[in-house]
Amino acid sequence: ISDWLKTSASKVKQEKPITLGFSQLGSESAWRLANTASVQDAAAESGIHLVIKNADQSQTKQFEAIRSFIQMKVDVIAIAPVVESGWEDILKEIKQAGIPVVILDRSVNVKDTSLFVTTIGSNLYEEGVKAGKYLIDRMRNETGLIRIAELQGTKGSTPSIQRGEGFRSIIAAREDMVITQSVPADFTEEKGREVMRSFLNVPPDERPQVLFAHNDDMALGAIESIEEAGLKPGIDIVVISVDGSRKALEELASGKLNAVVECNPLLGPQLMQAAKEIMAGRTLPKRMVPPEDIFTQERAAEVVSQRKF
Ligand code: GZL
Repeated sequence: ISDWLKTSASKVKQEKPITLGFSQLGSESAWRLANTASVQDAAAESGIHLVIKNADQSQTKQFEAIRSFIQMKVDVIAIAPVVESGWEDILKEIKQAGIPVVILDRSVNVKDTSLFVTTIGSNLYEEGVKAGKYLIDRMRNETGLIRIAELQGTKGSTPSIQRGEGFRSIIAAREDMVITQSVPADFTEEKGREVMRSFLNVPPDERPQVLFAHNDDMALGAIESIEEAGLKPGIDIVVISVDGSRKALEELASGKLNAVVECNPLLGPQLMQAAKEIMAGRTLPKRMVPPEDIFTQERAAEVVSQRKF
């Protein structure tokens, strides 16, 4: 009898639903909203009890959310870190509480990588490389100075740092490709519109011939400012962006965008799988990267209808 009770008790223990506390960094872009929806849908499908808190771009609010998860004694904590720095102390608090951590989407800059189990997210450096390679190829027959404007994402965030570095590593091959303007616009459409307006407020011979926007939302805002200035986006100014939202691919098909590097927001299923593996005591690779592509005008029309966000 006692053996039977022990095994059935252990079965009951395993069946207890996992509680996952997720500190989401904000709701700044279509990508972020799709990322949140993917986590919520995947939790519902996998029977994991999700407690999600939105930090509206504030790292302090992320710390508050995480401390509430520790109080609640959740089984696993997931963090989408708004910026890379400043995570050492809070990760040590979580470790003290004996709760495993999954880093989602962006990265944390900590020396002790035992402070988290795994990071699930894109190779953001590679996305910058793809943008650079597209530009080098497109400009292969152009000579003379090529002025590039860059709309950076959130200062200090992994996508902004790494997309910028990846892009620069490729265009360094041509000394006549120069980033003449580069300003953070926080991944939002509104700031993208604003900063692009300032980029265009220069004498015509100082105007950028290329815009590299670290995400679609800023590119879509910038397109409005380019048109407002009486210029044709995609023609007078080559526009390259990252994410692959439906709206961006529609503009790609219409010719106002020239290339969109894919960044996959649908990380929910991988996050839930990781939570289950952790709770089952299995070890995970330190890094898990979703597959990604680049979309150009030729392919835009065919893929736009398939986009999930
Ligand atoms: C990238 C992600 C970025 C997206 C933006 O992994 O962190 O944040 O590219 C989003 O759209 O705001």
